Amino acid sequence: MRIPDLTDLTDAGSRLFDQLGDAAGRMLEGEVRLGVTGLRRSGKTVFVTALVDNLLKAGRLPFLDVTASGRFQAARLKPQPDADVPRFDYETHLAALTGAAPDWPQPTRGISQLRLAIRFRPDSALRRTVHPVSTLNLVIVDYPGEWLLDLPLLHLGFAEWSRMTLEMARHPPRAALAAEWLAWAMDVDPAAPAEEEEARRGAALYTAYLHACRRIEPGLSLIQPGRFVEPGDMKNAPLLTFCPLPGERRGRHSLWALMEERYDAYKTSVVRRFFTEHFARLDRQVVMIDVLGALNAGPVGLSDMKRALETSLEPFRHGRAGWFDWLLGSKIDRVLFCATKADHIAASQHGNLKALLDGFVAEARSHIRFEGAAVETMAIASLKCTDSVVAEHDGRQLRCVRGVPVGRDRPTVLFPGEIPAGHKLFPPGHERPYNFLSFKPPAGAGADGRGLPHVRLDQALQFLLGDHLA
Ligand SMILES: Nc1nc2c(ncn2[C@@H]2O[C@H](COP(=O)(O)OP(=O)(O)O)[C@@H](O)[C@H]2O)c(=O)[nH]1
Ligand SMILES: [Mg+2]
Repeated sequence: MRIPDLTDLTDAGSRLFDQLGDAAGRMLEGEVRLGVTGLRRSGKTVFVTALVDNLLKAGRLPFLDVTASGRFQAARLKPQPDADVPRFDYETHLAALTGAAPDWPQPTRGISQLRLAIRFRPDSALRRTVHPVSTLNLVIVDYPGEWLLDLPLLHLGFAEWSRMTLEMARHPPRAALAAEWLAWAMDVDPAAPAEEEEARRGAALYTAYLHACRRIEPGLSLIQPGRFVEPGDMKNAPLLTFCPLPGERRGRHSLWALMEERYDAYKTSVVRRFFTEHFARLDRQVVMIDVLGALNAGPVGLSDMKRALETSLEPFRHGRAGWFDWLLGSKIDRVLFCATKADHIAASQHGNLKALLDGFVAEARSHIRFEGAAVETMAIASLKCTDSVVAEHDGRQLRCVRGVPVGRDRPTVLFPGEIPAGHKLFPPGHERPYNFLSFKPPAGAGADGRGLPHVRLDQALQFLLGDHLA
């Protein structure tokens, strides 16, 4: 969505920026499209806002080589690359985080984009003699992780997808949420002549089940098809009126045939379109994961998150063996998985948080053959809301965090708990041992003009863009 006056300013700024660059007449332009994804509330909006803010201000980026080595010249917002994709509303999100009463940005849905030009001096003396100044055009694409989870559907037929989905729905905690839809599915005759009414009823029950999966505490991660809960611009579209059915393929004009037809149409018009228009054009991808939130959710929530992670890794298979490559061609060569909101725990725990995420990714990776894509993991906080402090309790030194928890007004020192180094995350008899609290954005964040404070955002940037800024 465009804010006319701000955009005008931005445009004027970029024109000047371009003119200066062109005047030098020695510009070398490159473009990188960075995908930012993650499930709802995983931290995408805050990540993009903090990243852009720190780049525009050449701020707190000691571990980004181009700024650390003094080669960075300037970054500017540029007009949108694609006219039909909404603009990432950087200004509004930043204003929320840095206002008089700092607050988290409003939740966002669907896809959005922002383009930034970064001017810098190349690293190598040889390249500098040819191009004293280079420009990297960075296109950031923020899209729901729920849509990424849809990509593996491209190689699943309706029967197979139905089987998997029904199987999953029969186990707790899903079984209770799926009860009404399951009852419908067991009762309906897939061979009966297709009735629109019946199809709509099945789809409505199935959609209600998916919404319930997200609503419950602990929330579940693996939800397909993604547009049933994150429809983007497809709200109420007839394309979304299908659901899995038990059994095998049935004859023409049966309910089964109708559902299969719609499932296939969904794959073609929604999933494949998203793949070709957006995913296949990405060069780099960062996936945000609220690992601490999943730990709060207990063993069931955590294993559901692991499964979703595994599913979301599939599209990153590369090289000749990867069916995605063969099918449509994705060119992502670096994937970063971030455990977000690391400021909820003491800095001494960040190593264990990263190790935990490493474990999940390694497990998932062993099922998937990666070729060509470099994969990295990090524990980050896009906006650092706490400080790590040591407090004494009953003669014991506890590593705590100090910040303003949501729902309170004053800074509080809290012992958030620890993440065990091994894999004994849930000792028997302790189903929900974790309770990592949420914090308010800190007052006066970035008021010094140096960009929002963060944890390892610069290291994330170095991995994602460092080679393009060399
Ligand atoms: N403490 C802390 N909380 C965060 C951070 N990033 C996100 N959050 C919390 O997570 C919520 C969701 O973040 P958001 O970026 O809107 O998620 P999105 O739905 O993936 O775009 C925010 O409202 C904050 O409560 C962070 O770096 N530190
Ligand atoms: Mg968002």
